[in-house]
Amino acid sequence: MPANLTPQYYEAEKAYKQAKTVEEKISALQEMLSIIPKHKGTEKLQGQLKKKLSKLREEGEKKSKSTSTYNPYRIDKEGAGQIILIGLPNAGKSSVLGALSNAKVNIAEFPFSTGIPLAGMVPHEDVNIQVIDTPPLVVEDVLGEMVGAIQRAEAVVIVIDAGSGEALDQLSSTVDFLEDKRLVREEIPEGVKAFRREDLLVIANKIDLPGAGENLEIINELYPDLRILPISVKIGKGLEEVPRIFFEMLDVIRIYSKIPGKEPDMDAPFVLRRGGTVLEFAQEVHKDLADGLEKARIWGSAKFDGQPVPRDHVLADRDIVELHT
Ligand SMILES: Nc1nc2c(ncn2[C@@H]2O[C@H](COP(=O)(O)OP(=O)(O)OP(=O)(O)O)[C@@H](O)[C@H]2O)c(=O)[nH]1
Ligand SMILES: [Mg+2]
Repeated sequence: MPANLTPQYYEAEKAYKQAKTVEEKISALQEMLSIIPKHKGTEKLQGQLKKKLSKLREEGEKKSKSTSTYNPYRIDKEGAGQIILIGLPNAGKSSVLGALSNAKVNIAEFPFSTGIPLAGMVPHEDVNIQVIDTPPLVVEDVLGEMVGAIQRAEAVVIVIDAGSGEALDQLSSTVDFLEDKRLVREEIPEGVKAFRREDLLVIANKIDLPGAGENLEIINELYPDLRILPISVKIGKGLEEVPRIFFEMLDVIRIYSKIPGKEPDMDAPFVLRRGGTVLEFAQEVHKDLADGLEKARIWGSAKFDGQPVPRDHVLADRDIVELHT
């Protein structure tokens, strides 16, 4: 029986063959499995892929347990979500993180001043967003670890130097790199972690420099589907909007817990993906609570304060939830 594999499958297979790290291989294999046509003719192939995948997962686990393979690109997530700043040398990535957080970034007039990724916490209202500054991209030779770091992040921000004669090149080569590595694509099969162009943010830094306005006009015209935010770290322009935009990119909601008979805890919200339910909230708070959950009462998005809602009720940003077991 013919396998009738699709062009998308062959694309994923190509990505698998080109993958350098275990992580990249796992991700490509997962994709092959998710898009392979499911019928008798591909059963054997599916079995082979699954075997390969479980072997790679074992290998990956062994690796992550041994300390000798410390990977500075693997930064534990903290706060409301993780955003990664990427871009060509000297664009101002470290300056952006330095202006938004207390991170001790390395800023210099010369390129390649950042050697390894560094995370900082950017405050937005009552949450902190983890933002990672990365070493500059050399698009024809990007480390597999860097690809992995981009894939793990919840959102990707491209930083360009809008004042440079190469501003457009900086953007197009970064977008091309993301698309080449299939980190950005038009359609994302289920179970595959990737971004769409609309999910990206381009920070066009250094708009204080002459020529930046003209460069931006060209960029906006050539990339109508990208969200471009003009800023200048140097003169502090446009920066105040950035934390809110980062928060929106994370696509999360904040939920405050309330114990029956007490005032809600408004200091430290729980963070859930947008679309999260009462049950998912309970799981975040404590597994036991989720197991015994019967119903909840909510304040905020409900029709009236303290409205009883079922376990599968979808919550909204800033809801206060009282769980009843
Ligand atoms: N004129 C101007 N210069 C800026 C601005 N932001 C950053 N710079 C300067 O640009 C240079 C590079 O800044 P960095 O933040 O180190 O750039 P980077 O992208 O982290 O550089 P690499 O780590 O080498 O990739 C420094 O001299 C900064 O002072 C800005 O808004 N306007
Ligand atoms: Mg830097």
